[in-house]
Amino acid sequence: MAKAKISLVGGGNIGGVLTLIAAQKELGDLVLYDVVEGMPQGKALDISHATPLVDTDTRILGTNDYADTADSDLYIVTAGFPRKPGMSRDDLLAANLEIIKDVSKNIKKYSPNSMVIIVSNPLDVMVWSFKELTGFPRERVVGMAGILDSARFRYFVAERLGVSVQDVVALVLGGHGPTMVPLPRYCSVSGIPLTKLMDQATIDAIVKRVQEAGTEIVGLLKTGSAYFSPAQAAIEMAESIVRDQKRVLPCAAYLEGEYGVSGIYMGVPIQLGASGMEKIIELDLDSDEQAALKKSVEHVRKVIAEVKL
Ligand code: TXD
Repeated sequence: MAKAKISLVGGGNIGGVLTLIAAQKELGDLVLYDVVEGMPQGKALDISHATPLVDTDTRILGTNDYADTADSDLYIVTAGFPRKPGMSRDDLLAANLEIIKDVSKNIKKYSPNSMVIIVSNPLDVMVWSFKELTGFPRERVVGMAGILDSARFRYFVAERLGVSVQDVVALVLGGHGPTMVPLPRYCSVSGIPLTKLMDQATIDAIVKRVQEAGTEIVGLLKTGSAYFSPAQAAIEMAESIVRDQKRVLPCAAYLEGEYGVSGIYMGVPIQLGASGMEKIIELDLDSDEQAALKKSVEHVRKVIAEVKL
């Protein structure tokens, strides 16, 4: 089976960690692209020097030339400015929209049949813009956010209960921002409903911390946003695609009537395999959950309305 060609567009904080993990997991031949002269080449070489220490024979090319990404099977796009303290993800819209226009043009030119995972913020609008600009089918364009937000939910529950993160399952739907919708009713510890293990006040506090987790890290780092956990989350999606694992994962997907929503991207459970977004899974939501999701949809639509492609 031919090795996948995976191109990482954006070699910054997330892009560098992505490349390291993808190399360690031998997901495919890697191309790391960035506009900064020499930086992707330096990071690619540095990570290549580590491969003998983890016994992997991954080929990693760092480049400032998009042509080197030609005929990629998969792109992971982290090109874009991160937040600084006091900024919302939506504050990044104007600057990152210009970057995603450049990225869309080049990916369509060099790999028109590729699968694309968008990571850049504001996530739901960046992935929507990429799909609109390239005309790629919704199956081949997905956004990474829900896996990260759900992992944060899982971590906070495990930490509070003193249990292994391995046994905590959690789901977060909706937009990647303050209106995201963590679902305590769909959270369990080895199948035991969270509501049996934790009082409502504690659950509510964890939900709030999940919604603000990204901002908490931006406030601590002061120079940018989270990058280890976003990279790890994007790898989970990349692996499910290149190894056709058919994982069921919360990802930003383009809705065409699912959840009663059409024409936007937002976080929903999807089946992710070799042909990308293979299925959108619709959950039964109670009235509070539906109201929260509606608020999230309205927010995503409001930001999309500001976009001039
Ligand atoms: O859950 C999520 N989806 C979010 C995503 C989680 C955390 C961070 N999120 C967003 O990812 C963040 O708000 C940013 O918009 C992106 C990338 O974050 P990162 O921390 O990696 O930012 P860096 O370190 O600034 O890296 C961005 C790189 C940088 O090296 C630039 O030179 C490069 O993007 N860049 C470009 N690469 C390719 N093509 C173009 N046009 C370009 N412009 C800048």
